[in-house]
Amino acid sequence: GLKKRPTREEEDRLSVDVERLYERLLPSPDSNERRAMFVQRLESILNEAWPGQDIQVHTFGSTENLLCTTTSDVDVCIIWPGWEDLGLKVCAIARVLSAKGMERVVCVPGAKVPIVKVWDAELMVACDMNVNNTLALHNTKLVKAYVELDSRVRPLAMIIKYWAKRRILNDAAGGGTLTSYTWICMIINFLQMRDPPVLPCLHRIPYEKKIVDGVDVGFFDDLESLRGFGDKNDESLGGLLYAFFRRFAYEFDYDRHVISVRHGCLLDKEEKAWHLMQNNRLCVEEPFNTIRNLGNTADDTSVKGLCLEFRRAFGCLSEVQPGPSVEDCCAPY
Ligand code: 3AT
Ligand code: MG
Repeated sequence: GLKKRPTREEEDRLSVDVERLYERLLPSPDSNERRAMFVQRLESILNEAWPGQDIQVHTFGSTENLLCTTTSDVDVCIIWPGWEDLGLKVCAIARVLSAKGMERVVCVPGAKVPIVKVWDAELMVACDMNVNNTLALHNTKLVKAYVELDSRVRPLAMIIKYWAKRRILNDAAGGGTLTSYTWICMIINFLQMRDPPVLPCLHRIPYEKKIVDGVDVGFFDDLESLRGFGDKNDESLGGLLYAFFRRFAYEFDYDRHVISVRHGCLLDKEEKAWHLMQNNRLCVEEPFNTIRNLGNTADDTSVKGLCLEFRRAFGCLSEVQPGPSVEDCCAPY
């Protein structure tokens, strides 16, 4: 049907719908409890199996960054002193957890980051765990800081994650699309680039360097001093959702641009020499390990599919008759 930019009134209605959906997506207290119990159970199983090694279990990803839902999995980093053979370590962990009754145990020892996946049927918790990959703990802290900086980030990011899941655009391993983390980086960069900005760039404010495994994982984290930063921007949740889809449907230059949370702007593919890389249609720089393109899970065909989905979503929010709708936007594929 006919499309147009939503009026102020329609935008306010969209914002109410976003707010309502957000409330529904928030994790139930019960699910938070089950996740916490799972982490305790995991820590005691591992320390019983290898006493005296002081194995620590740290959660990261959506369990820590305020963007989880009732059914989100738990991402766990097992800190196990000593670096020798992570592949063997994950296999040993898989064996022990299997013996303790965890189900659907899958071990991927050969991956860049070796992992174990399990399902705890009793607590109804799915978990992905790695050993000693502490970078993820730090990028989780960065995401959490951005989520806490402005009250619009959490609902907006949760709605876009939900939209991506419902449209099957959130399956990097199986579907050649993007991980939640990649989506989150795209949202943060979008909010850094609004005029005036909703979010600052926490790497462009002088901060103390902190080197972990050869990577600087520092960023400006005195959030109290940035309180009210986004207040100059008065865009509503509905308006921001509309602008997000418009950006990636029509404005973003897929030939040239690299999304950079670390710089708070767009970079050029050529300037990073990323124009020579494989699967470089959508470029999203990892904020700490800046040689890593988080968008490379999507090949050219997938990115074309993503663009169609951005246009579809934008269309649902520009519908003249019967008016813009978050529900249509997030309808299952
Ligand atoms: P879900 O609620 O599980 O959908 P999430 O925030 O937990 O969302 P992911 O499961 O995609 O996000 O990833 C979990 C964390 O793993 C997020 C980030 O700290 C880390 N991570 C994921 N992919 C990468 C990557 N390519 N490079 C570095 N860290 C990554
Ligand atoms: Mg996760």
